[in-house]
Amino acid sequence: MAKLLAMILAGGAGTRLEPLTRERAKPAVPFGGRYRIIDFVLSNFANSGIYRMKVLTQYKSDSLNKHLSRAWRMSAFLGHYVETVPAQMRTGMDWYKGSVDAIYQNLNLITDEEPDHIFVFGADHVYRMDCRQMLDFHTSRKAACTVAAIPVPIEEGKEFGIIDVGPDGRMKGFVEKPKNPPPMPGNPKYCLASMGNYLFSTDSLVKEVVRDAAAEASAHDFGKSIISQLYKHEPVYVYDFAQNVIAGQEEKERGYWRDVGNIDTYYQSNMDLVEVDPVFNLYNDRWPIYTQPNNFPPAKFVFADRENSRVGHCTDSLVSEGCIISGGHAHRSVLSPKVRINSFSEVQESILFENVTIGRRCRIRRAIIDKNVEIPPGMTIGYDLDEDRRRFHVTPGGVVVIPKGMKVA
Ligand code: ADQ
Repeated sequence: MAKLLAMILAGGAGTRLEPLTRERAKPAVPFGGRYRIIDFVLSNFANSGIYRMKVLTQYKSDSLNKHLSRAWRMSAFLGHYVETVPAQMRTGMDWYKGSVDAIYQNLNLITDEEPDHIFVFGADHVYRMDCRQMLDFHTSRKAACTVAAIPVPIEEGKEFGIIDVGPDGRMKGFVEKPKNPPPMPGNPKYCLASMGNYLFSTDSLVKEVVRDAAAEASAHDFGKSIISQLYKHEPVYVYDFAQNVIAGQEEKERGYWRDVGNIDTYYQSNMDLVEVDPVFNLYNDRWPIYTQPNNFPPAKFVFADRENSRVGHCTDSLVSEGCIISGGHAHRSVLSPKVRINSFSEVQESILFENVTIGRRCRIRRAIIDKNVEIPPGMTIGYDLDEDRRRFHVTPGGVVVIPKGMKVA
């Protein structure tokens, strides 16, 4: 059996998710109530039977480290691990100059592990993927590198690496974040985007990373500096993510992949989950998403005010353990553990992080409320965005964000 190693890039600054990334790295941002964004890629590897994972961290890594050390303890006996690798300045006084430099500065890990193939995956996406199927594709083509790809609407193409591919699956062109993305042949509304997930044969990765380190003018970025050149002289193949089939998956989830690129896409990917019949099904226990187990008590719904018939209830919502919904109502919302919603309050289409308390008689709509925030009684949020802009952060899509620990008065 081929020896495999997964290197997960989790060191980006995540500025486009501000203020959710003010105190944590993007892969540590909570998602779907119970999870952190990084749980999706790690669950994909674990469910694919790939149990050696190195997570390369850098900016604001404390929250991420805590989560990984609590949630992702694998069997040492079987040689399985998820290890965090902090930026250590092994090659000089610089932090990682880009995603390729993150690998270069940790080449010793590759030398120590001696894998045949190395997955280099991002940590910022929500999807299910059987990485073994990508490996089979890669080895059957004898590829130096395989890039996973998915069609995206052409107007979003400037955010991605855009690929041109031949009928045999071999890459014919690649341009990182082009101003005018070239459309897919026969499909002018879409272009083929790199998912930022690469599988390299070890020799190719080491050779490219060492070459890049010597190129002073390089951006040290996988898309810009490596993939855009490598396909010209090595067999680089494009793995069609739509071909990836997952146990227990419904047809409509095939090809589901969300780049949690900014707060509006983050918000929308969470809202996808509260659909009555969501495309991405968290309840598929044949491909579970793993996360930290908690010792919180079950969620509780309290009939708080019998005289006024205030039944605490949630509809079309995800409600985590430790929540108490006491005479209030949440609709189409995602509630992390230990949320409190009190009497006569109405929460609509919102994401409440851990330990958020909504006082009595509040009206909240299209808001993300970060950890440890208490909303005082009688407050209205999300109905008058001009007013909200004066107090909070409001995204271009009109979502109100209240940062972690903010004292709201
Ligand atoms: P981006 O996501 O914009 O595009 P980048 O910012 O390099 O690329 O992030 C890729 C991954 O590397 C992220 O998980 C990030 O956390 C990590 N990373 C970034 N800088 C890092 C650093 N200095 N040290 C360690 N880790 C770092 C990429 C590709 C595109 C592709 C999109 C898909 O470049 O071609 O289309 O991903 O989302």
